[in-house]
Amino acid sequence: MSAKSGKAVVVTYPDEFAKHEIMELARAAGYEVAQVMTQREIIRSEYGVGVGKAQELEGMVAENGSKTIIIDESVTSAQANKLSALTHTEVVDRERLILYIFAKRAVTTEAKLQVQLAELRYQLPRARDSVRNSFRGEQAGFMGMGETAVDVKFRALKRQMGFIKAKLEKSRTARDLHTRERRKLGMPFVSLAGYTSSGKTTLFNRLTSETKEESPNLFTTLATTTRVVMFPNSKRKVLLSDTVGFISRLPTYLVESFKSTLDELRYADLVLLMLDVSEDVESIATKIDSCRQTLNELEVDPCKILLVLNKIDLLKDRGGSNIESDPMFKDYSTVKISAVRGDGLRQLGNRILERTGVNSQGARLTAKRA
Ligand SMILES: Nc1nc2c(ncn2[C@@H]2O[C@H](COP(=O)(O)OP(=O)(O)OP(=O)(O)O)[C@@H](O)[C@H]2O)c(=O)[nH]1
Ligand SMILES: [Mg+2]
Repeated sequence: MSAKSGKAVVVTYPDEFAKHEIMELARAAGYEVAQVMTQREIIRSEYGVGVGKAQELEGMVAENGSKTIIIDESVTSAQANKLSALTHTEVVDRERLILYIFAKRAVTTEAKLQVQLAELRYQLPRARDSVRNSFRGEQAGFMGMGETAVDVKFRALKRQMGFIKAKLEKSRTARDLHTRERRKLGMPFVSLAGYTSSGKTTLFNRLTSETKEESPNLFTTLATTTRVVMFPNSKRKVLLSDTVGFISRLPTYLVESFKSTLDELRYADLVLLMLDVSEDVESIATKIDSCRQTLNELEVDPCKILLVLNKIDLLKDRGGSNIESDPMFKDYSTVKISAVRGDGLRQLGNRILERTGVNSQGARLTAKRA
């Protein structure tokens, strides 16, 4: 999968959150969004969009010179192929778009393997259509020994997935050993989690004096980094881990592909769930729900979650000083910070120490490589 570029028309739902997010995803993948079409229901019809809308899209791409149509849902390859044939464009669905971004962003061997695994999982349910297209008219059993071409393709995909899983297991075992050694020294394990772009890496860098990439682009971080944080005047240390962010409507298999990375969340003594509270209330609510769902899928114990309300420096007239009392956060214990400005970090440090059973005593923050 290579980097994507060029103009694209986006088809999404008629709500601001969905519209904003799919445009950000398109941008992160390398596309320039030329036009947005909204539709209340996507994926029902044979083109993914209704016949009338498909024709409208045909005119739209011809007019604005887009070479790609991005559909903010998962469509079957039959739907994608039909729309592609009608409009003479590449048709990219939400999953494929996320996979493009992941492929572009994966740097470490582990992240690359995870992306390859996700790619194979994306192909698996689509294998039937792709084989049908290449062997149109063939009969079952033509490959001999009763195997159909679809079976052969399925088995090849499964085998490849098996190889990758084995490699991932190895890199995970190495990482586990490392973390276990640290834990033997009595260090609690704290994990950052949260929606993509909520500020996890910014906080991680701030607490550990690291220089990992921070950016407004979605999915900046794909690999896990763990470092030791030493708390001010307290002799105690904790292990802090930064990892891949979440997004709404994230397909389960994508979470699963990143399981070796995300599994750390399940074993963490404390999960710092980061939330960007500078956004509008609806977006915040959508993101909390989506994070809650993903953490649930990962079997993270809700009692271990500390909700970190980040970017309070951007709150002006929205009751910034007591945002934590908003009913939206009632199920969580919260702490509010600005990872960029450093506001609230002392309180956050104290809460981390309290919640991991470590006494808090005060001020200096230094870091060492884990
Ligand atoms: N104003 C403000 N901006 C912040 C704050 N924390 C993070 N940011 C900005 O938010 C953007 C995203 O920050 P990251 O730290 O890369 O977010 P992330 O959660 O690691 O994102 P992914 O790696 O994509 O999951 C960057 O442009 C940061 O500069 C904050 O407290 N205040
Ligand atoms: Mg990050």
